[in-house]
Amino acid sequence: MSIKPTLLLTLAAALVASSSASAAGTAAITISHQMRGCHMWQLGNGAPKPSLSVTLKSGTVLRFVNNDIMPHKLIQQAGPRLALPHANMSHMSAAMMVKLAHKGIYRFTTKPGEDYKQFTSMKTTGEDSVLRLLVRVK
Ligand SMILES: [Cu+2]
Repeated sequence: MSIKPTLLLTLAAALVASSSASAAGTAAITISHQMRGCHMWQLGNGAPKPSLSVTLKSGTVLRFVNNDIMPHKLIQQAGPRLALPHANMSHMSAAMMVKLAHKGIYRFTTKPGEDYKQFTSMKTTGEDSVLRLLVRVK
């Protein structure tokens, strides 16, 4: 069986379209609730981790969503200084976005607050994790 040249051209065009779409660059990190350690980072649908390292292209817009049962304030600890409006993600599904325009190594943590009232009966095991995030922007 042979593939028609027109089909190959269509496939090539589709590949170019999808790679330029990813160059536009967005990434999402969720703070998700976990039985062990209470909360972890999750890149996209990736595995939850208390310490996460990611590599992103400069110009990426990084979106944070707090789906934990407590508020988290995002704190930058290292890297080219970022303005972080809405860093205080203080309700379920609170989100913030930051554009990583400059190359470098960024470090973040969060300052958690108290459990939301409706969740105070939820028990977790182990000490609450201290979240650490390292973002390499290339
Ligand atoms: Cu938590």
